[in-house]
Amino acid sequence: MAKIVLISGATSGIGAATAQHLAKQGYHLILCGRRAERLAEAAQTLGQLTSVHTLCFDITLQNAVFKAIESLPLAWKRIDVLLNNAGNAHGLGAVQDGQLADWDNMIDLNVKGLIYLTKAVLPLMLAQNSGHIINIGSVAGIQIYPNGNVYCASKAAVHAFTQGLRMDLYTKNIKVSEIKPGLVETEFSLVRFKGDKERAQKVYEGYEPLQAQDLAELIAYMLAAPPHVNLADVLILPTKQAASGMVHKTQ
Ligand code: 8X3
Repeated sequence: MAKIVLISGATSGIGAATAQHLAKQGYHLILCGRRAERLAEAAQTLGQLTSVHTLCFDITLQNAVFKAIESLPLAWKRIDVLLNNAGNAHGLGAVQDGQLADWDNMIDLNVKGLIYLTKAVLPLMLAQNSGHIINIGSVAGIQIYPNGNVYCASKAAVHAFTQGLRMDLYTKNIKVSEIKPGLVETEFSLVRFKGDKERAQKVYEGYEPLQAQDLAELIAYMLAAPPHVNLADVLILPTKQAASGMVHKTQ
């Protein structure tokens, strides 16, 4: 029986690349996102490769998350994998210059959204006595960089939550894993810099950053590991990145 993978933030970046990669491998997909048009487009494209179900909701709204999962047809409630991918950065600056709205956005999406979705999906995994939860954290969650403050804090929360979750579930046949990417060339910096393309591009110039596809392949590898193997905590960096904010730019 094909495995069902639920992906949050499935219409762009790492989420979209992973959806496409897993569709090619025959996984069945529940694509979650806020943007109905993008979801419909993704469903149309990926529907040619595999079975796809879409859930359009705002992950930062507690009720919407639980309603969305409840609304799944019975056959789609057998969720094998939860990929908690939705997350963003808003702004890069000192705390004294920061915007409260940016901080709320990051905490609501990166932390609360991830926790709500986990809480909503977990009863289904517990009832079937199997599952795999993969949380997308960041190197920023373990190595703080100047002006990263609240973003780094949100990813540190993902790191702490993931470890706690693993401890709560290790007797329940549910794998809990975290991926901590370094610099991945997606819309991440464009969102962080509020549409400033030039500034966003500079982040990825002078070296070869990771691509969303690299993450998709890593996730497929983690899912393909045998039942007794959990790639529990994976730091993935461009070869030219040694740590947060430490990139060897040569080109
Ligand atoms: C993304 C990596 O270094 O831009 O979380 O914060 S970084």
